[in-house]
Amino acid sequence: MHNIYVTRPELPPLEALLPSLEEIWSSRVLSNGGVFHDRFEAALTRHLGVAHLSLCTNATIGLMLALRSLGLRGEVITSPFTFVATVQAIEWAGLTPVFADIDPVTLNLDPRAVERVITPDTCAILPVHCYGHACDVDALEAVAQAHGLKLVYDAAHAFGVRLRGRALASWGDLSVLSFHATKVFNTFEGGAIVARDAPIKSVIDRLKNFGIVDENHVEGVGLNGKMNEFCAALGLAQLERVEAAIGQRARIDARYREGLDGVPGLRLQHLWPGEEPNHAYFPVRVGPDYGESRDALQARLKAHGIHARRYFCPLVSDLADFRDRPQVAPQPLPVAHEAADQVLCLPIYPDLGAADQARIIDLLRHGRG
Ligand code: T4K
Repeated sequence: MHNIYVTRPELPPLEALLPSLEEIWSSRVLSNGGVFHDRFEAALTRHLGVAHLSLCTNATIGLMLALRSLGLRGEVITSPFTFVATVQAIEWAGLTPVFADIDPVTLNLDPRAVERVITPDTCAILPVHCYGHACDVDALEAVAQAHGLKLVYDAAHAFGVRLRGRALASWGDLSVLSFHATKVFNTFEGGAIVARDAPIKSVIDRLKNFGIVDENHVEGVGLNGKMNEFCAALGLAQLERVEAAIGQRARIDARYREGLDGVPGLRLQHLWPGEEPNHAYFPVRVGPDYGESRDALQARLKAHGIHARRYFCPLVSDLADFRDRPQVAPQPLPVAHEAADQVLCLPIYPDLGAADQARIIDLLRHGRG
């Protein structure tokens, strides 16, 4: 029995990277905005079709930089149904997270729930495009505008997703992408902040280099958020492959949909109208009529070497650092709790073999109860 994990990083052949590594070795420029950083930043901006983009170390640092660059103070409304980094970034930026409930279909922040938790201290909304599927961007934009709030998207899962022909990452004041090993597009570790306006990009570029203006001046409390030359060189090689990789993911997604169609108690996520998805994750909802709990199903799959994951359980709002703070969760979060109890993310990655996938489907269709 071999193990099948929820994901497996896509990599170019090692030989494809060697000329870039030789260039780095001979120049000895390893970091601080070298040629690969600048080439990759320009190529990625073009590839995604966005106005401005700054590479960074990872999406957690990217979110911290994004929030800091806007000079925010006070409360930031976000989703509890996310990876803990979303909320940790809010805290590291010196802001207070406030959770609002999610929509039962999209599993993304519900704009009406957001409105209910706005206070005079609210300064921003930080929605998450969970599993790479678009939030209700129009309604969130309307809420942000009506209340004078900044809108920063956690687009960690949403590399390459397009909505109505436009990069999903171009919505909001800022959007943050992750290039972690487990993502659709990886640079080992990495990320990018997409900005609407050039002046904000220059603030981010300064802050990600400690706030350094020149040898004598430092402006703002920056940090080290730079992408190094190795990651940028890898990013350039990965860009050439990512469309094909998303195509392979689409085929795996389609096979799951066909294979799991009509299984009682299993609900699959809808595909959004107008969205060109990246198939980053394949979440299924294990309902009460499945005949086996979500956790029992996860354990049964694991006994067969299949490591499906409970993204995102427990809810961030239930973690020790957040659960006893009434300001952080002013309203009950029933929809998010139900999702955290039911969702299981199945393995999906470009080279998931057809026989392995058939085995996963078979285990989900049979053997329950
Ligand atoms: N916002 C959201 C909504 C996020 O989901 C994330 C990260 C962030 C922000 C922050 O982004 P970064 O700062 O990371 O750029 C993983 C990732 O570590 C994390 O990046 C990701 N979200 C989260 C959803 O998942 P784990 O705990 O699942 O990682 P791990 O190590 O268990 O990996 C899962 C499986 O992937 C492994 O069983 C095997 C495979 N794998 C993993 C790694 C790291 C490999 O085959 N190779 C590898 O190098 O957190």
